[in-house]
Amino acid sequence: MHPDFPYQLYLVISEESSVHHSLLKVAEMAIEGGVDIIQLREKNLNTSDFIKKAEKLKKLTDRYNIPLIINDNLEVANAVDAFGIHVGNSDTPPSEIQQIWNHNKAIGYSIEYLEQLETEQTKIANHLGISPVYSTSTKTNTVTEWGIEGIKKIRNLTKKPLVAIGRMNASNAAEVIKAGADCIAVVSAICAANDPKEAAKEIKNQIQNHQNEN
Ligand code: TZP
Ligand code: MG
Repeated sequence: MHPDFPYQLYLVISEESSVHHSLLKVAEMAIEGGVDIIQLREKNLNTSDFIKKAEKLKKLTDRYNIPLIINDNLEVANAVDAFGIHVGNSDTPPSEIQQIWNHNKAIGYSIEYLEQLETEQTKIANHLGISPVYSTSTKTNTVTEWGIEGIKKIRNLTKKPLVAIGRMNASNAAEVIKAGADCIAVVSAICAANDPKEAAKEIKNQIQNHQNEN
């Protein structure tokens, strides 16, 4: 676990990805299974509907004392007083967010190619996404499939908290943690599971059993 980002299992959720239960039910079951941070990532909602959804989720995450991150929409993040925001390389850059948002807020930034690590944006970000570790049908407009070697490369170049995302599940969580990731972010393996609680528990166990092997 990274001291600056004390979370191991990160759920990235949307209405669309919540297959067998409502978004709120998936989130609650996942928290009960061990998810310790949640991102709301809604790509097809207008800001007003995004805020309404975020408000409902924030009530739940507050009840469990779980930080809520909003994907790429500062207005929504502000409206619900989110813990942080997550942006990719083609979104509002961290430098811009930092100028207009409370400095105590977390800024997550996706690393899509190696050269980004030398940029001001990466310096400003609090934690970095390794995006994607493995290509995934959940997000198809990606640049680099990092794989295990990519995680090791990034780990050697930065001390920032690293969040691995992209086809993460209970079968590959251990190798990703051993390669140097601090946290694992998951969409489908939890949101599309019949039992999101059990799914989260299995991944969390893998992380905890291997976190000292990196
Ligand atoms: N960013 C990089 S991969 C990804 C995001 C949001 C989607 C990961 O989804 P899944 O279903 O866990 O592979
Ligand atoms: Mg984005």
